Amino acid sequence: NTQTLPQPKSYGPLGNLPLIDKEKPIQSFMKLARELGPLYQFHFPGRTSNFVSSARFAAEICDETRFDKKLGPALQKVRSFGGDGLFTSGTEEPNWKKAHNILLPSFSQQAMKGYHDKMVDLATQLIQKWARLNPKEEVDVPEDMTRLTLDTIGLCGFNYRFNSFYRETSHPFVQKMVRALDESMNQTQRLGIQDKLMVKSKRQYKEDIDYMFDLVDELIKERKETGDQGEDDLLAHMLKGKDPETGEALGDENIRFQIITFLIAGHETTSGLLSFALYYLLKNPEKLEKAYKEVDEVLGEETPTYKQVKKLKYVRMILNEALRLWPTAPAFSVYAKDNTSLDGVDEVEEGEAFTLLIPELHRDKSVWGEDVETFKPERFEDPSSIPHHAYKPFGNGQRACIGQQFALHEATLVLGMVLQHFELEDHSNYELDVKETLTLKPDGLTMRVKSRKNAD
Ligand code: MNH
Repeated sequence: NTQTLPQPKSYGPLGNLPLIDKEKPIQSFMKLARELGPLYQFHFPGRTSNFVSSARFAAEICDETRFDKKLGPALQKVRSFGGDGLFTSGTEEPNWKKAHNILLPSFSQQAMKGYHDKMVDLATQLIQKWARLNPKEEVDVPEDMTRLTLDTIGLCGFNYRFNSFYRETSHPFVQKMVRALDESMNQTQRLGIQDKLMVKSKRQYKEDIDYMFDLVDELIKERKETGDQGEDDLLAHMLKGKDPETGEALGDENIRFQIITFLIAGHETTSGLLSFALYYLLKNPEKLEKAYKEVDEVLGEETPTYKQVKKLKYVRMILNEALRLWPTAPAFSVYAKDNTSLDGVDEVEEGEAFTLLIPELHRDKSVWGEDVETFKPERFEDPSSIPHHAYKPFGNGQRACIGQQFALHEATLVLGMVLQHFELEDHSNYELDVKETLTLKPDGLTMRVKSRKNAD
């Protein structure tokens, strides 16, 4: 059974927890996977999970007939403000399937045509900001990418402009959301008694959540009062949409949770992806040249159309490869629906939890080859060559990311436009430092940009 799996050193009632760097838990679990192998057991105080990091075991726990999404402690906490929204609801909760059915068409490839012009609006704000920098001024990459992706989901989601490019610091909503997410993560790492003593943090937590609820509830109320003005955004789809299975619509409270969910799920992940992609281009001049060539051929000097974005194949491959090395949502968990077994593990008990460590899965040499650490977008040239169950940046099955097309369309457009306009300079010889929140990002990545038009 799973108790016979490799386990790290134990520290009495704390279990294996002292081995984890609180600032970098995922990177700690990755290190343990290299020491202990592709399936190991880890004891937190009061609970146990099994960490998976090979394609062989990923294939098993991605079998939806035997395993289903588990809301681990982190997601349980995020539920304080994500409620029974898509990301933080159990598959068995009625609102999961209902919202899934109602929202799927809003995230289809077809639907991206409707968001394209709004995405171009925000991408243009980014390009114009960078074009106006003085030669020695540097770009804070993750910060500007977060401005961009937050504003994009705000505009496409509910026709709200955060106007992040017109602010020195982030919008109050973001400050509160980030602080609430941070507190959620911290709460999961505190022991019971420690947590009870954090009175001030808890009061702040409640204030932050109330602020988010108020802002979003106000948006819903306003939209209902002004009525349908022909908006074609997620909010309009949620207010109008009916579940084809039951004919029911979403309730107001659930719509609030979905909006907060899209803001959380939809902006940090995509901004991290764009930041890692730029990091890898700064460090791989040959790949950068290849990308320039494609962008010049496909886009020329025009503002990209929907169709042109679809033609940016190499840019898309760069994003896929960035997501292989640093999948910005780095883990997800499942539980066994019944007693079952795995290849090499005879007994798995009903309810047992497994966490897929996606960055390690993406470094499984038996499927990706020996050069797993090399940034090589060409791996994604032929999609059918991608090994089955070895690439999971957007999760699995029916609980996979609903925003995948949205994120990839936005990121391809933005990276395409950045390459269309700028030469990139790694002026500080940046050394990668991966920062962990709920998501991953290259901490402190800066670069200089120079207009390509002035270059010739
Ligand atoms: Mn997203 C679920 C990764 C962008 C909305 N997302 C997931 C999961 C992963 C993921 C992994 C599965 C989590 C789990 O099993 O517990 N998501 C990403 C990445 C990006 C991303 C790497 C960008 C890059 N996600 C987006 C965007 C949106 C979004 C953009 C919305 C606009 N994601 C979701 C929602 C879910 C989800 C909603 C939950 C879907 C469900 O369970 O029905």
